[in-house]
Amino acid sequence: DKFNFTNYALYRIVPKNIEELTTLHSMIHTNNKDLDFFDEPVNVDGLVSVVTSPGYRKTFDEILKANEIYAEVTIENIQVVIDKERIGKYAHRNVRSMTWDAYYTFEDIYSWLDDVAASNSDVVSLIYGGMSYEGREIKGVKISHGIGRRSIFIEGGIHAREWISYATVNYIINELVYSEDPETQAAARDFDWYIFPCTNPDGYVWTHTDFRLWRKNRKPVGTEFGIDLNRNWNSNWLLKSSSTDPSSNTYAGIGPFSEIEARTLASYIESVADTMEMYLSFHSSGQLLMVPYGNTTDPLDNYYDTIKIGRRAMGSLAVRHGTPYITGNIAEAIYEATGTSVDWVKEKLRIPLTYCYELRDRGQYGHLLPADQILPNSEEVMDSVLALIREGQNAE
Ligand code: VAL
Repeated sequence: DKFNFTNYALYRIVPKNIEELTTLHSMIHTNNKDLDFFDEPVNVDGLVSVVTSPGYRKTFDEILKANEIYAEVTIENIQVVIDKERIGKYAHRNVRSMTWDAYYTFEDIYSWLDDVAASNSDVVSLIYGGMSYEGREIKGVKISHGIGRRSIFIEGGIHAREWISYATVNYIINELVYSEDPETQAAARDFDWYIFPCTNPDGYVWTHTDFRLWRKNRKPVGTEFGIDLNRNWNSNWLLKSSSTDPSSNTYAGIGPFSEIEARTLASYIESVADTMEMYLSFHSSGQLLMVPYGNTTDPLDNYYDTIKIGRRAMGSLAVRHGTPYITGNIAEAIYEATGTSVDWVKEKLRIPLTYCYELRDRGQYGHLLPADQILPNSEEVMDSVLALIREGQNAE
């Protein structure tokens, strides 16, 4: 049965000082069924989105009041927003029935990938990046117009509830295959593209069938479920913003690559890493473009180059709809976090242009971004991906 979020409220808080931050942070593991932080509150002036249960709301309000923490309730009853979420219905063998004003289920996304590959078999092939705990494939597409090309890798949907990630990555596939824009066509032709919209299949299915705000995979751990697949990679594993508590949203697992999704995907990425020039990972939310690393704010590797390229690309992103994005490394832009896919890709595979997006918005809806924002969000992101390619080449 689907979990009902009636009278669960979404709060938007920007902690003004260390005391406020500490208060919020101390609540993160106390009762995560009643208080679901969309992201860990670890930065003064950083955005904190948190969902409270109806039963806990009064207590939460009292704690905020006692500590003089200003909070804005952006959604009084998130079930109302969830009920309005548009879920499209994909009509098999009609690739045009996937539209950009609705979210799609796991089954529909995979059918669409099948059909895009089948109807463009000269350039699009299905690829398998690994397996999930419940036995689903991590399916994607390779777009290639010939041999000898450098490549770009795109990973979407590693966090199940971040639905805009899946939709954005599908949009990028669609543009690369069907766009008539010359620059998009050139990007499609000039690179081999490895694209996986759904790298956490079990979690994504669960968000549709049972619990809309599920983040992790679905492996049982004692009486709890799920490992955070973006804390499970073998790069500074368990060092920062990672939990050893299986009930936590950032539970990192019993060891690096304990999870089949992260482990199989990593070996697939490694197998195609030779030609790889750029790696993009898509999350929500917060409107950020991040580069590795998450364990330190030190400007490591080609930090200055990637930040410059990234800032210019975010300039291009803002042209279309005026959406502001902030660029920085993970630790400075959002918070210290380790065991993430992008840190592993950068540290172990040395992919020069490795970026992680936090897509729209800035706390209004968070992971419940309404479907009418899929298109503008995806358009501006596509603009920025082309700009990353352009600026990356200029920098060489
Ligand atoms: N928000 C993402 C995460 O928590 C970042 C840190 C990559 O995994």
